[in-house]
Amino acid sequence: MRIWGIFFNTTMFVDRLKIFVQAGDGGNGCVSFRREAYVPRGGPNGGNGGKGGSILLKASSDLYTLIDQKYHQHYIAPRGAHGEGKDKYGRAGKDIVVRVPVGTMVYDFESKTLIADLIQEGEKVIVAQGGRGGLGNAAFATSVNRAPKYAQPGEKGETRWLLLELKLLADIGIIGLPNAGKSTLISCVSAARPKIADYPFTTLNPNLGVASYGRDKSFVMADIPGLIEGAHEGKGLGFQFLRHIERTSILLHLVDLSDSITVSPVDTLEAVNRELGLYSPLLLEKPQVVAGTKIDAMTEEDHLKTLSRYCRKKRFKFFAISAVTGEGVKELVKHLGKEVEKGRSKNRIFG
Ligand SMILES: Nc1nc2c(ncn2[C@@H]2O[C@H](COP(=O)(O)OP(=O)(O)OP(=O)(O)O)[C@@H](O)[C@H]2O)c(=O)[nH]1
Ligand SMILES: [Mg+2]
Repeated sequence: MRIWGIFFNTTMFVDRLKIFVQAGDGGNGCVSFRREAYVPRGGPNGGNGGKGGSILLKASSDLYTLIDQKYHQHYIAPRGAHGEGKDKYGRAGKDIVVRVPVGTMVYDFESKTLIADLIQEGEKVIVAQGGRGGLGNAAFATSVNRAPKYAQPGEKGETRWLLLELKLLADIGIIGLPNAGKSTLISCVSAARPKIADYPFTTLNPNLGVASYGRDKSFVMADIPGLIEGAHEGKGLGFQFLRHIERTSILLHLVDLSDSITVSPVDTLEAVNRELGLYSPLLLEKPQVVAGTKIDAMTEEDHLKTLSRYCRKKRFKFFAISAVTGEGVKELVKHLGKEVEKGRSKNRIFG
């Protein structure tokens, strides 16, 4: 199995915030008349105002957090220049393009309506339209009124507050109690190097890793902070990160099987699933693959047998793995890859 991947670990992960956007006003049209020697009554020659700069958001796959917007919350585009005499048009204000991570959902803050869901690299959306430039008096000349003394003012640029919410895009979401071995597994099958330690809540931010299998196939896994019982009441950290697995097609549920566990693995699995359901029943409808972890540190097989029996009953595909010795990992990755492929082809047919 060839292994490669991406890794990100920001010092501060930001996945939800408000920004203010103000597009530029259009420039005013100009009132002006030709003044030339020997041309007694020169016609109107006031040019149009320039368009105001718009504000656009652009999805970029090399960003993984909205941290830039945390430090830069106001975006104000320049106005268009006013039109001038001699039919000179005002220069348009420059657009501002704000780069955000792929997976960013953009809402109008006031109405809470979704404006865009930026899921493709390079996808752009105009979030505040620059005002149109006003027409100069030259544009109003008619056979009846050959010397109009008025011009249009420029239009106001759009202004609003937006709510940006990042929901990472990954194929597989890894869930489980803190310390279950989630980060160890992602570091074992991809190039991601998240922090791993023998205490709960080591992972504070989601991590993405690309796992490869077969010749040149791969899928993206997301490792999120562990979930504990009572997470829906705000216990632990994991609950707020569940939004990052909402878009995954499969959940990989890790359960510690080493001798150090004190609670039955079936109770653990059910407790974590209860929390998932309390966050969103839709998460429970996703196919789950269960992996009993740390089997290198397991001497009794009782827990393994109970868990595998339970999974069979629940129709969860079950694997027993060790991220330390690599036992079972290759088979697990291959299975996940196949399931991801199935999901992708289904989406292509029906989606
Ligand atoms: N023996 C053994 N230890 C493991 C294995 N996988 C993980 N561990 C250990 O278990 C501890 C927790 O691993 P992590 O990968 O940090 O667990 P996590 O699920 O990411 O934990 P949180 O980030 O706190 O939710 C670390 O000390 C790992 O070295 C395994 O397969 N075998
Ligand atoms: Mg971790």
